[in-house]
Amino acid sequence: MPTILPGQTDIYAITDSRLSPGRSIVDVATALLAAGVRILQYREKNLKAGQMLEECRLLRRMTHEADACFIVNDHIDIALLVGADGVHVGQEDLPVAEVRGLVGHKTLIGLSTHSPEQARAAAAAGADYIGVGPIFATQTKEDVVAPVGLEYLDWAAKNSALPFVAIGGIKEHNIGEVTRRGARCCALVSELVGATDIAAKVAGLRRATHAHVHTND
Ligand code: 3NM
Repeated sequence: MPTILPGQTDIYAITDSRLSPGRSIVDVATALLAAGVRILQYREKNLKAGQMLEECRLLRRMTHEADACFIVNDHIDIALLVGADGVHVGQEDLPVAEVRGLVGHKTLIGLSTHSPEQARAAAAAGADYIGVGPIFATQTKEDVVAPVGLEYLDWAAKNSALPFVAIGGIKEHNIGEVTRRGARCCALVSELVGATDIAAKVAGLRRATHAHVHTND
């Protein structure tokens, strides 16, 4: 079972069925995995636990077959029930140390952070990776904090003790700037799951990412 960390792959895809209307979560996940996405996070805010469990069982099977890492947002119980590779929590969820007590050491714990102080605390608490964001303005997260802009990203690229994934408002037109500043992995919701042609979108994102990486080599 792969436990792929953000630094080991370039794109971290996050589901949101509200942003991919008319397509099932299985269709969206199939397209993402076929395009070579290696980390998939299940993040659904308005579904009942029973439906989430059913969908996570399907996605767990699909990510296994694709050799991809499967992470469940917020719902530690569901992550454990389906044998996810990781859980992702926010600043106001259960503390990382308590989550560790529940999931043990074989399951990754990701924590959303919005400042250097939170990044340092995440490392001290034993998180495996952090989210760094929101880099740009985003409509996707309801209770989102104001964008931290590129300043926190610059700090993380130089100082984060943990692997990190940049998140928030990242699109094909600005991902190059994010990777040029040192993010080796970017998480995207609306740009990916809302794309009409997910394969073309992943290819475009990769082109934009690698163009910057190569010119800086
Ligand atoms: N977490 P989009 S921003 C889920 O800053 C999430 O921690 C954030 O969605 C954070 O790619 C965000 O559509 C939403 O902007 C990202």
